Amino acid sequence: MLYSEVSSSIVLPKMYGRITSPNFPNVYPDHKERIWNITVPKGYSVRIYFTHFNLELSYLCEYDYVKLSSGGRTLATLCGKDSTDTEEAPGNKTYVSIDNNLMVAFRSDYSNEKPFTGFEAFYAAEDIDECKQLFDGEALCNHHCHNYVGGYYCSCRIGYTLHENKRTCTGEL
Ligand SMILES: [Ca+2]
Ligand SMILES: [Ca+2]
Repeated sequence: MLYSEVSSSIVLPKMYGRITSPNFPNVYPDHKERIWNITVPKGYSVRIYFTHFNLELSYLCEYDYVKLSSGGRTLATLCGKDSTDTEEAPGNKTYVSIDNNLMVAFRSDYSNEKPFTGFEAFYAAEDIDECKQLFDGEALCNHHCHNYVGGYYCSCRIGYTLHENKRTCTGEL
């Protein structure tokens, strides 16, 4: 475990797992910050969902929150128990990372007027279907695309051969 009391980054290199707020299922402490870095192999994304979520509600989740980020972007900032007009709680929603890394940050501020039990979440690596993705606005393979768990490959119609780039097919002369 790689964490200190002040701020921490826990590296999770597994294909699936469970993360919880400090002291879960008991009340989480004030003044806590914890960061989990979930990294799965290239060709996979990380899907996460919450089976329990009960954080202090504050305007725009300024006080206590769980923040999900991936690919340099914030996917969601979560707080409360149920979503409101201005704050999001996960409910039954699942979140999928943009690349093969998902960062989960938990933070609590200096006080709570009531006890809150925090969160429990489960994550799992999920295959990326590269055949449904675009590369510079074009399909990855210009003939046939075959998705498999952890990667993909291209193949060509009869009479064509696959270029060295492994994506484009060229006709034989
Ligand atoms: Ca608080
Ligand atoms: Ca794939």
